[in-house]
Amino acid sequence: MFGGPDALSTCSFSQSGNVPGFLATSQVWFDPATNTLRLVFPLVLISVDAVFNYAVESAFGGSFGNNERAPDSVNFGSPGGFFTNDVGGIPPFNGARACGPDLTTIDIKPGSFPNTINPRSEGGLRVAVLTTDAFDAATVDPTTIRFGATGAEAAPVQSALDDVDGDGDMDLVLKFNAGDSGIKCGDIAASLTGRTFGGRALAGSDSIKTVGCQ
Ligand SMILES: [Ca+2]
Ligand SMILES: [Ca+2]
Ligand SMILES: [Ca+2]
Repeated sequence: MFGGPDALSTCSFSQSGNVPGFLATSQVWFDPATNTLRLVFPLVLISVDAVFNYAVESAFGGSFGNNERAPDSVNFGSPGGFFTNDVGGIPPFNGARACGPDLTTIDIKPGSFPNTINPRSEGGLRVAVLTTDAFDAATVDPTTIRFGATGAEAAPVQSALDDVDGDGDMDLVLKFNAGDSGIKCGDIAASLTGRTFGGRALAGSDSIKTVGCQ
């Protein structure tokens, strides 16, 4: 992820490589006391084997300097940042969120896994925004929602509140035309973006498995 001199005030970033949904769903946190950036994004965007919801990178502002750090794991080496747990807990950080949406939990094809998608199908595809202790899906304005390969593609053709995961709270269930999603054979994740009725940006991602691609 790259940004110019005003990137933190304009929230204007670019990315190297091609990870669909990365810019739309990333949060940038900044601690001016230590000049440390934290980057938070859904780990499903980069790994089909993701067992955590979000990856966090803690890095010194600058490029490829001695203080640049990668996530602290056997795959990334150390020292580094952190992976969060499945409920989205994140290690303490003294800075504040400078850019990026509220990260919400979504479930593509609620109740089913893996989330198989045939990119050549024009059929309906259901995606749920789940209500959690930290987020009430009923606050989402369905008219602002977009879903697909980068989170900017399909608008919902239907929306309804339903307790889709049976845990006693109401979730937002959206239906999209799969053909509008921009999902291509081999994609490993899809993203949803939108706003609450109060105007807060939100985003979430979930893994997918494309089928019918031979
Ligand atoms: Ca699912
Ligand atoms: Ca819930
Ligand atoms: Ca529920």
